[in-house]
Parts: sequence; C-alpha cells; structure tokens
Amino acid sequence: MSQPSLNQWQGCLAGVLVGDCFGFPYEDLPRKKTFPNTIEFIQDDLEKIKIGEMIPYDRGIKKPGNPSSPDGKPLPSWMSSSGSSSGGASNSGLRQYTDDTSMTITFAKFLIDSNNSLDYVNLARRFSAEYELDKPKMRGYGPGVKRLLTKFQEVNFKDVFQYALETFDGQGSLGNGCGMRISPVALYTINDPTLERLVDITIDSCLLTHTHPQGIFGGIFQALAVRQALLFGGRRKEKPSAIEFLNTFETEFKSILTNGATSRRTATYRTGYQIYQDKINVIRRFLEGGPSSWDLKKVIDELGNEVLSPKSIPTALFCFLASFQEIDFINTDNHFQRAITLAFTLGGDTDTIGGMTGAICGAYVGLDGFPQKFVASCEASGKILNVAEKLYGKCMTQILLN
Ligand code: F2R
Ligand code: MG
Ligand code: MG
Ligand code: MG
Repeated sequence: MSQPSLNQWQGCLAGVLVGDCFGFPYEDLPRKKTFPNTIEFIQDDLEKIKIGEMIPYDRGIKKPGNPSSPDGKPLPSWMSSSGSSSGGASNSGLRQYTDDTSMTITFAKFLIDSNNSLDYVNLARRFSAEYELDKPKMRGYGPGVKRLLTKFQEVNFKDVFQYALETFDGQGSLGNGCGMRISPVALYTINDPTLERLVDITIDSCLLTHTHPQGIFGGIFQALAVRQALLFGGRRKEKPSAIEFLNTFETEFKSILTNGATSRRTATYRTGYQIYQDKINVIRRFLEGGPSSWDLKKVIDELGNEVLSPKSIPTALFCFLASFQEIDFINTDNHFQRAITLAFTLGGDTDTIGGMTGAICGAYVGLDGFPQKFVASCEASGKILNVAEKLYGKCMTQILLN
C-alpha cells in the first residue's frame, strides 16, 4: 500500500469545506420526494461556479421574496420560501462555511499544536472560543452544542466532560456533530495500524459534546471511512471496487469491538454499534443491486438525510461508494463532483452529509481529483489547505521519529 500523500490530506479537508459551503444553501430541500427540478438546479449551480466568482446573494436559497435563478428561470418552490438569512455567500462573495468546517479546522489545529498527550480541556476552550468568533457569522451550530459551548465558559472550563452527559434528558446527543468534525483524527492517526489512537481520540473528543453511544459510533464510523479512503486511494495503482471497499470497511468497523487495542474503549458504547451494521447491510444491498436498485426516495427512507448520526453518517459513505460508477441523473464524469451532488440532491442536512462525503471522497481522489474552482469559491480555502499541510507535516515527522 502506498503512503497517502499531501494531496490526499488536502483533498480530505478541502472536501469538508466544499461539501459544507456548497451543501449549506441546499439544506432542507423537501424530504422524501424525488426532485427532478432540484437535481437540475444543483447541477446547473455547480457547473456555473468560476474561480473567484462573486456569488450574488440571491443565489442562496434563503433569501426572502421572489428570487429567480441566475438564468431568470423560475426557481423550484423550495428556493423561494422566506427564512433565515444565514445561508449562501459571505460578505466577500465567497461561499460561506458553517459549524462543520469551523469545528473541523479547530480540531485539526488542536492536533497540530498538541504533544502526544492531548489536553481535552484545551480542545473545549478552542471550540468555545471559535464559537464566540463565529456568532456574528451565523454558522448554524446545533442547539445542544451551542448550549454546551456557552456552559463551558460559564464554569470556566471546569469538569468539561460532565455537561454533555446531561443533554437530551440524560441520553446525550446523537447529532452528527462528532462525525462532521472528526476527519482530522483519521489523518492524525494514519500511522497507527492498531486503530487504538483513532478510537481513543475519537471517543475522548466526542464525549465533550456527544455522549450517546450512537453519536460516538457515528464518529468512529466516519473516522474509519476517511482512514480507509486515504489508504485505498491516491496514487495506489490497484483500486478496489465499491463493494470491496465496503467489505474491508465493515471488517475494520466490526473489529473495533473485539480487537484488543480498541475493545476496552468501545465496550462501554457497544449499544451504539448495531444500527450502523444495519446501515452497512443496506449500503451493500444498494451497491450489489446497482443504480437501478435504489432511487433518492429509497436512500432517504433507508439510510436517511437527517441531523442524527445514524441517519446521515452512513449516507455519506453511500454517496461516496455509489459514485464509483456513473449515475444517470448526475451529469459529470468526476467522482468527487458526482458524490457531493448526490449528497446535496438527497436534501435534509446537506452541508453535513455533503461535508462528510467530501471528506471521504477528497481523501480518496486527492485535491487534484476534484474541480479546483470549487475550492477557490469557498471562504477559508487557503486556510484549510494550509492546516492540512501542517497536519501532514506533523504526521510525516512522527514517521521519521519512530
Ligand atoms: N444545526 C444545524 N442545522 C439546523 C439549522 C440551522 C439553522 N439554519 C441556523 O441558521 O441556525 N446544523 C448543524 O447541526 C448539526 C450538528 O449538530 P450537533 O453538533 O450534533 O448538535 P446537537 O444539538 O447536539 O444535535 C443536533 C440535533 O440532533 C437532535 N438530537 C441530538 N441528540 C438527540 C437525542 N438524544 N434525542 C433526540 N434528538 C436528538 C436534536 O434535534 C439536536 O438539536 C449539523 O447538521 C450542523 O450542520
Ligand atoms: Mg453546518
Ligand atoms: Mg485515552
Ligand atoms: Mg448540517
């Protein structure tokens, strides 16, 4: 297996950024329907992006009033409803990122700046400080996480792990907030074949905000998917089929319950496992049946497009794997573009499913593998590529030291 490259590191984090920035304006498309107009609009929107283009605000879907498309064609009805003005473009005209990218960058910087022993109180401080900076930008943080990040400040970061346990009537959050920000862990722990570091860091960082076993296993699922994309993608000559990718992923995902290096940590949360195994079975059925065995409604019904981890994180893996081959209603021969377009077309939590799909697919194809104009059209594109390079440098130094 060839060593993953800087291009893949940058593809992964830029994948989060692009999926998030481009996905956000399509959030909450009508659910459980097929969307021929929507697909057409999204594809048109993506095709028209040019490097450094100023994107007029009314291309965002949340502008009140009676917007029209860039061509003057009437917009689908879901685009003309009034609502929050937080979507669409930033003041600079670049596509604005949301909590998904913000927390991913913060997490990556924390890993870059840390020694081997990670200080999670420091991570809580960083998430909280970034949330304060993000407030005027309306980045759309989950309501439970907003309360926690405020609480951390009120108690001056004392006992930071206590508060997430009390959320959602003591069940803890199973929102996809852990999965959406976790990809830097897969990059950071790539040199550890035992998966112990990946599992430990995923669980410990997740527990600051998400203590529900399904929230935690969602984070592990996404981290493992990104890890496998790094190892199977890039310059590797023999690429697996989508089914081979899924089978290896399933074996690894199962192994964390029994593997000596990880079972000690995962045992406490093992009730969160089965729902993901069920979703892997659905993904396999769709992939084995080929594109004629699934449609958007079936994917939404059986895999989900919601803010909850089990109803969005496996969906992202599906979008990546289904895009190994052509999809008749998506007009592109680019794997990355096809995968994120599929994620957006499902509607619902599009920034997050788009960002998680982008992380996996970006890690697989590398930055060179997706349309550069997408990255250049996003707020913080330079910043995220820089962060990816630093994280890569840190991992390569670890190899040299060991
Ligand atoms: N919050 C959003 N999108 C909503 C729209 C935002 C709006 N347009 C705006 O402008 O403000 N997006 C972001 O939130 C998701 C990640 O959320 P996270 O970090 O997991 O937060 P939280 O609050 O812990 O969970 C999210 C929701 O999930 C439901 N939920 C969680 N645990 C639950 C439980 N045990 N029982 C029942 N429901 C549970 C709740 O509805 C939570 O509010 C990403 O999509 C990100 O983009
Ligand atoms: Mg978001
Ligand atoms: Mg530990
Ligand atoms: Mg979201």
